[in-house]
Amino acid sequence: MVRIDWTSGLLQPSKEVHESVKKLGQLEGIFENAAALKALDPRTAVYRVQAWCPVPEGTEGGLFWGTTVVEPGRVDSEYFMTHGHFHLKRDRTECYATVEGEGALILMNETRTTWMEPMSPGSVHLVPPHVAHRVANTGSNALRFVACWPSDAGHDYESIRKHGFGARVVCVDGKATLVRSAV
Ligand code: M6P
Ligand code: ZN
Repeated sequence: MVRIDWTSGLLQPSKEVHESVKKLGQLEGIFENAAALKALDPRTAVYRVQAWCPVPEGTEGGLFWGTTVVEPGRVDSEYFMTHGHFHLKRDRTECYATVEGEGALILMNETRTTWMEPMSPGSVHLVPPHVAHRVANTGSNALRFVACWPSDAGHDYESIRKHGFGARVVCVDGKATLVRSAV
């Protein structure tokens, strides 16, 4: 058993809870404007993930639970966001629920059609099968959300690193806007 603090979404540390931090320096090639990224401190934390993995990764029939905190910020006009992934087992789904902050869940199917769902406290989202997903913080405070996914889903980062998403969420006149990526 683990415990969650619902006000922050944070899990109480335990040996089953894995914690990781993603910094700007590790997100090269993810944001569109490479020069703008280079001008920022690579040690800047973009998001932190806590993952409760009560069964070994790859176990069929199990679930993982995670909390992600995405910091506010931008690289040029593009909001701070998670790396994003397809599941290695493409038909595996996932649920997200927003605890605090404002954001966008960016979804892309295998034909690269990309859309977004606004995230705000209390919003619950389903990532359908065969759909890549990433989250951008479109607000000015931390964005906190919880997630639940099958323990045999796996993460395929490679295809996102290579091809990205079909669209990006950028700030246009102060508003989060989905803009189709240059091909
Ligand atoms: C959510 C879940 C995790 C994921 C994390 C960060 O908590 O979807 O599986 O690891 O977000 O996203 P990414 O793996 O794309 O960096
Ligand atoms: Zn996932």
